[in-house]
Amino acid sequence: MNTKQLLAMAAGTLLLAACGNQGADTSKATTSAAQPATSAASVQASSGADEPKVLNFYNWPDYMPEHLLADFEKETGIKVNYQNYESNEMLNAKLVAGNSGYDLVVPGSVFAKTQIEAGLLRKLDKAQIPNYKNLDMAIMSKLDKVDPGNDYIIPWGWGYVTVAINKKAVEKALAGTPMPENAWDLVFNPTYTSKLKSCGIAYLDTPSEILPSALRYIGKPAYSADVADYKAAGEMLAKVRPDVRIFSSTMIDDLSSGKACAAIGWSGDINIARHRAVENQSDIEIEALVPSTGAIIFFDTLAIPKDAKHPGNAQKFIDFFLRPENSASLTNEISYPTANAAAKAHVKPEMASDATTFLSDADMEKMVSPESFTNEAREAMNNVFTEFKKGK
Ligand code: N2P
Repeated sequence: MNTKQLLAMAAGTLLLAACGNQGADTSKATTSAAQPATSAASVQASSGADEPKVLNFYNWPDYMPEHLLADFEKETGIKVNYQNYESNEMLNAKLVAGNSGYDLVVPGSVFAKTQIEAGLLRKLDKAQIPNYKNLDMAIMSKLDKVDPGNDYIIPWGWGYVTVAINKKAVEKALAGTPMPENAWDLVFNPTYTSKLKSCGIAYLDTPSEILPSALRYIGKPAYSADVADYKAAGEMLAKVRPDVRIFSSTMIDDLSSGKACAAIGWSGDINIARHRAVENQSDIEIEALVPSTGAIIFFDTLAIPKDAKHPGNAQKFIDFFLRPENSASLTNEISYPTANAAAKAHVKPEMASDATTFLSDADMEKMVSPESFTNEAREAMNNVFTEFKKGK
C-alpha cells in the first residue's frame, strides 16, 4: 500500500468515526426508549417509522443523479449524509471492521457474496420495498448466484471495465500503426503502450478492477483461484508499467480534459467523460470500446450493513430509488444502465440506443459475468498490484 492509499484509508477512518458519532448523537436526540431491535443480521430491516430521520449513505464517486438525494430529503424529511469511497476494497475494510456508521452502501456483487456469507449485511424486508417488483428479473437471477433468494442486495448500476480512448490523440500517437483487433492491446501490449505513453495512459487504481482484465488478457480465468496466475498477470503488467502515467478511480476529468488518451475505466464513467467533452465544446472525442475479446461485467448493489442504525430509512431510499423515473435518472444523467425494467420507458431514446451503455446481445455474450474471489486470490491480487504500482 502506498502513502496515498494509506492517507486515503486514514481519512476514511476519520470520516467513518465522524459519521458513526453523528448517527449516535442524532439517535440520542430524537428517539424514545422504544428503539426497534436491529443488531442481528438475521433480523430484517424495520419500516423505519421509529427511526431518527437520518440516512448515512456511502457510495462510489460520480454515481448519484443530481436531484435524487434532495428530492428524497424533501419528500421524507430524512437527512442524507452522503460520502464517497473509491474501491470495493475500501468499503469492504469498513464493513469487516464493523461499526461503520453507514446505513446504506454500494458493494460490487463480486464483493457482496463474501460480505453476505460473513454476515456483514442485513437481510432486506421486501414487504417494505413495494417497488421491488420493478426490477429486471433477468438481472435478479444473475444476482441470485451471489445472493441466493435475492435477500440482501438490490442492483444500483452496472457496466463493464473496459478501454477508453481519446480517438484523435490515440490515432496521432499510433502514428500510422492501425488500431489493434483486440482493444486490450492498447493498454496491455508494449507495442501499443510504448506509443500511447506520450499522450497518457491511465489505469483504475484498484487491484480488483485491473487484475481480472489482466488475467483474461493472458488467457487465465478472470476470477482465478490460482496464485500462480496472478503472478503471471503481474509479469505481463510489469512490462507496461513504465508506460502507465496515471492511477485514478475518478478519471472522468483526466479523459475529458485530454490528460489521458487511453484508459482502463468503468464504462459509465467513460461515457460521462464523452458527454462532458461534448458539453465543454472541446474537440476531444472519447469512446468506450467494446473489446472483441470481451470485458468484465460489474453490478453495484444497494446493501444495508448489519449494524446500520437506520435500516428502515435505508429501505425507504431503496424503494424511492426503485420508482421507474428515479432509476431512469441513473442512466439519463450518469450513463449507467438501469437494472429496473419499469424504468426503461423513462430512459431517453439517445441513451437507450447507446450500444456502449446497453450492450447488444452479441456483445453481452462476450462479457465475463461477475463471480467472486477467494481470500488467497484477493491477497495475491493486492500483492501483485502493489508491486506493479511500485515498479517503474
Ligand atoms: C463510479 C462508478 C463505480 C463503478 N462512478 C464501479 N463499481
